[in-house]
Amino acid sequence: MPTADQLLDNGQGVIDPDVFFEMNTPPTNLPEFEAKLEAFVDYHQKNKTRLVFITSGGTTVPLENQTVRFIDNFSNGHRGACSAEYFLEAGYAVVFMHRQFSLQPFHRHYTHNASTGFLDYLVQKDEDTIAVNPQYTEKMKVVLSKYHNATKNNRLLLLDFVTLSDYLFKLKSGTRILARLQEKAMYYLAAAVSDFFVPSQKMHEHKIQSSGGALTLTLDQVPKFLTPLVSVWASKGLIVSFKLETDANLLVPKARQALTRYGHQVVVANMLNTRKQTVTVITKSSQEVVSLTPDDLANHVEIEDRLIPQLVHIHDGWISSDATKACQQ
Ligand code: 9Z3
Repeated sequence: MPTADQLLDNGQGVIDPDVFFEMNTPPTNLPEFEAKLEAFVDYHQKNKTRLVFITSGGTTVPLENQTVRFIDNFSNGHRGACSAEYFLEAGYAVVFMHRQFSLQPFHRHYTHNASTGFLDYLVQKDEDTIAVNPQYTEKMKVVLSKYHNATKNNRLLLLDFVTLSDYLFKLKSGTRILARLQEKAMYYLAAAVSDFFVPSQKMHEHKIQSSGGALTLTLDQVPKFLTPLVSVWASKGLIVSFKLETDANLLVPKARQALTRYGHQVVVANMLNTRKQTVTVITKSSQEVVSLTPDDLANHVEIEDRLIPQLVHIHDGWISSDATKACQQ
């Protein structure tokens, strides 16, 4: 067991990431997760394909070990699922590590839609035949062909998580497996990860009873996982983290603070209410606002259509600067 000193990394009650892994139990399906990812990474390493590891959706924070209740957040995984499609279009192989039942690439066009349910896309032709409603056929053909292209060529690996702890174990394990691709791997950390959690030793085993009266919760701060991710787990890859705020005055300063604190390459800053129209791409030496125009919006252009090519360009530079370094040695 860790000592009391190890538990607190800075006197502010935040535990060290290593301590988190010692004190929490890995998800039971971690070996299966690792086996699938190893095989996918091996395949693409041989084929020299660039790979992006996308995290997507929100993490849950259980309040009981036998979980009845948990804390969740707003994210439905639109950013991650949509980005995966544009990365595939740019020639990447995609590891899509998403919150179970959140939006998925390609499927997202037909699920989670308030006005059109899955069955609304279908018509019954005769007693034995069901077909796609002709009004949707053209668009569906395009999506289906891209989807088949990705799956046929083994370019999309879907992996999931539910809780914060699941996510963190899989993030660590996943980034370490991808590390063998060195600078050819990009880490695109779009998941909305909780900043607070209940450590398993402090958690109720059984359902919290309402007979106990009002419930007061004390949540610990989640350790800063970008520190080991940037310096150890994925040190050669291009790391793109996201910063989400609701107060516009905090957005850029907080994003810059993250870049300085962790020393990685890119922060994509976004506001909760405008995240589908505007993002700011921040690197050590640049800051660029990427926005959709009213015309773009009318034509259903997605912000990821503009964002992903920029990140691919930054990744080009990252790969070639590494090659230059290697030549100079
Ligand atoms: C993001 O900022 C994503 O863009 C969103 C996407 C979660 C806003 P949706 O899934 O939303 O399309 O509904 N992700 C990162 C959020 C986050 O937790 N960032 C941490 C922070 O802001 C840093 S890693 O402190």
